Amino acid sequence: MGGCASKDKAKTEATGANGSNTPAPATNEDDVKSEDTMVDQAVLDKLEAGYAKLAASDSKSLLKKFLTKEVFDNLKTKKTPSFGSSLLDVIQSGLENHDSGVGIYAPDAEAYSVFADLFDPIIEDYHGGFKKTDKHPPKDWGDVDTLGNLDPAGEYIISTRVRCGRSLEGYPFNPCLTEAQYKEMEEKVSSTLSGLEGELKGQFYPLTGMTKEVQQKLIDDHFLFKEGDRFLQAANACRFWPTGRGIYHNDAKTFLVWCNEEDHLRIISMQMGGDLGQVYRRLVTAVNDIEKRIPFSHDDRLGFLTFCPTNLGTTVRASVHIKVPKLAADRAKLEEVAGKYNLQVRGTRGEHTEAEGGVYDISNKRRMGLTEYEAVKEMHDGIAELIKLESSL
Ligand code: ADP
Ligand code: DAR
Repeated sequence: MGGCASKDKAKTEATGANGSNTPAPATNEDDVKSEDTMVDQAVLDKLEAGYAKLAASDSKSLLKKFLTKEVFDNLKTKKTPSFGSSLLDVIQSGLENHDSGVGIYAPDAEAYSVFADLFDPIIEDYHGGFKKTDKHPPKDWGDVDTLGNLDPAGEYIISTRVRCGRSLEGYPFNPCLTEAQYKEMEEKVSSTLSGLEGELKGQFYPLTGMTKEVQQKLIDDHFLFKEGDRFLQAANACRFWPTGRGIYHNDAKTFLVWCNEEDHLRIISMQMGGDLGQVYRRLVTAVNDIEKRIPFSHDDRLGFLTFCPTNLGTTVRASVHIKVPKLAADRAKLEEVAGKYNLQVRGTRGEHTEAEGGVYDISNKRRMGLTEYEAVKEMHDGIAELIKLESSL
């Protein structure tokens, strides 16, 4: 159920969020395709049942908040033109997981415009006011030499990480990828990254064939993505696993690239300690180098396109693993204080996890409506305030 109805015969051209794909030549396929624009009854039945359950639940998700009956009725019969993604493909994760924070994903780029009545208010709420009439600013990494070490004495910050996401032009998102596309993308990514030099030089390790021990060690050391995220599974984002999935990293594991976890690429710089400047400079160098080799999907209004709307725009998440025992004596209080600085609190193993040994992952929440530099600066300034507060208690 769900999934991209027409993925087998659809163009593999990912389209801009405004559905700007080149119209298919007039063939009898158009007749077939015109039938495909109808959402089948089984999908409608599943949508109605899921919507009723969500409406009756105590879910706090943004999906529940913004999927009003009017929006639901307006969107339930729509499908994206190129891949036939339905409203069910967009919201099934949030229908199955009422504890979602957000609850929706874009199966393909056109979903952001076809289902804009649902995506736009959720984007505005999550990114602190990015309205449907707003336009994300052009990429701007700023002056990379203006960020320093957030904790030179090493009293609070254990490690620092800055990541961004990128989608390869010409491919839809996870739920619409074919097994052949996963394999093609993995080959394209590993061969492109093999050209990196200097500090970025490393090796690609496919998940296929990786021993469970090696995989678990990389996950436990915070280098590799977790497996079996129920939110991604419910979004139909884990098909053909582990085909097409893998990780590239340099020897020091300070530069890493994830292939086909949630997004096509996650480009990551990280190291022990609080030297945000060094981590940021490494990421900027790497992204600029990779962007010369692979074209990425970018939308005029939404910025860099990603599977989840929380990652659109800059796609940047800058985080510290930090111990602030006085502030964190009460997690709700910590989240309230962090929220004042537009910061998000996650557990030690990332989102949807708890803190272990008092170690929290705290990062910028906003990724749209500001530049890459401003997003990282927002984290920098917020963390500096939290440390000031902690040391004053
Ligand atoms: P993202 O979406 O940014 O990849 P996740 O919440 O899924 O974030 O976390 C991915 C992994 O990155 C997890 O293992 C998490 O512990 C790790 N991580 C995040 N921030 C840091 C950090 N500052 N230092 C070390 N590991 C980190
Ligand atoms: N599980 C989803 C994810 C929200 C944002 N995190 C991402 N995209 N990894 C939720 O709605 O909670």
